[in-house]
Amino acid sequence: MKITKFPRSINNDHQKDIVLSQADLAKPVKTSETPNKELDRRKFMQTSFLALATTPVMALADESVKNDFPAWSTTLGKGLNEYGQPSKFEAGTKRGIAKAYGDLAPGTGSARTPIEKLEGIITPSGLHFDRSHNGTPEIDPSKHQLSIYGLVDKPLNFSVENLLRYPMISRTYFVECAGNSAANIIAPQPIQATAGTLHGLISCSDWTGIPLSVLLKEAGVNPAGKWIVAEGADAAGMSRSFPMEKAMDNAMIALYQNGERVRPEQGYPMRLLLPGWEGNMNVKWLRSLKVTAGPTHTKDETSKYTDPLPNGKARQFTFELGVKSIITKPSGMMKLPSKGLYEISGIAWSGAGKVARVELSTNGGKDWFDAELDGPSQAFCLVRFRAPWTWNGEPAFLQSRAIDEHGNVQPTRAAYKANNAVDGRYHNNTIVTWAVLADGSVQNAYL
Ligand SMILES: Nc1nc2c(c(=O)[nH]1)N[C@H]1C(S)=C(S)[C@@H](COP(=O)(O)O)O[C@H]1N2
Ligand SMILES: [Mo]
Repeated sequence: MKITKFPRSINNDHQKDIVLSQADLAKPVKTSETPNKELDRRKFMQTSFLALATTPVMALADESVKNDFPAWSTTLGKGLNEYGQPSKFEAGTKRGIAKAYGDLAPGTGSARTPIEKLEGIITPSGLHFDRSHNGTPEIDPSKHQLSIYGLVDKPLNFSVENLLRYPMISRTYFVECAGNSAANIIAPQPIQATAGTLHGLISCSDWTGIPLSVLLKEAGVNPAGKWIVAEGADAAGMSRSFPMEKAMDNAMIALYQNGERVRPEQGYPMRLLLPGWEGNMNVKWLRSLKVTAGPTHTKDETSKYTDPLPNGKARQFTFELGVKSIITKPSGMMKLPSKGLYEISGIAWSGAGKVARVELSTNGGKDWFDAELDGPSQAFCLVRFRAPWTWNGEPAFLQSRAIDEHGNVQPTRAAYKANNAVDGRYHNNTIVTWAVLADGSVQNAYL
């Protein structure tokens, strides 16, 4: 029997002439052990609807479509509003909160991005992860200023109003905390939790602001000025130092996030962005930049974010984040309703520049095949990857492995363990494994 036309609602002309026989659809699927190489993405895009339409979940429309009009189709819609919110039916899409000191310091800790519930590469501003060491200060922009001083010809104070008059640039950059995925390397047994709970200290926004080099040139950096220490206006006085080359290369003072002014949790009225470098260095609520001769060794760059090594020493600075990827769909705590065709999808990024490739394995790293990068790969930005996958109902171990433009390859857990002390936990960019069990449940696994 040939299926030659769609029963309803498909008016994509290009799909009309797809002819798939029932025999095609009933063909034995490849096992999870051997990824289906011939089912390329283009074919997947064309066939998936038909394939899924044969399963009960995607049942075809019946006669009721003609006469069944719910109240929302027959009554006045809601009033206009000044600032839109997501549908109330999406209330479950929210950040997961972990307070480091409970209600003693309710703003200290992290609110993690539910990466498994999001698509594309942009994190909605209200879901950008928030990692704060002393909560979010409520800064009146008319009373805030940014000072540049130290080894400069001319110390400068900028009001927010002044800064808003500068020419700006927009760039899509991720921010990732150096502590992201820490529990997944330190916990002796894999913690069963969602991708967001385990790996949600990663977000990506369209940032608009002023290249830091522009402001530094105005102040006139002395030849002896080789580093800068940035300080936040929060009561944590969060401070980090970074080399002048980074400042002159691509550091940005961000004033806008996804088109609107930077959210309070992200550093309103302005934050420092050091693209690709560990989250902590992207100082929020930025109040001063002091030009210095060398690193300042602030509390935040000595007590944390250093990597203890197997030989008992520690790597002092790991500024650039490693190349990394995570499958978000399917991922931890999800359940595949039946065997059949799925799209594997996830996010990849690199602190060194662009992601060149993402490889996937469905058998725990024995065989690898290329995922498709959806859209252009941009430097210091998330890229979405996708691939079709037919689940045959047997246990599978899903992994993704990103490779960046410089040839850096996302490491295995074993490689991380060999290069770090037993209690090392920062900068964990190791390959994540999701085990799909025979009943369809998806679990966090160590391989
Ligand atoms: N002033 C200030 N800046 C800060 C922090 C802070 O607590 N205070 N947290 C840092 C840490 S640890 C990270 S990972 C990033 C997180 O940025 P986000 O909260 O916008 O995601 O901000 C960094 N900048
Ligand atoms: Mo962080």
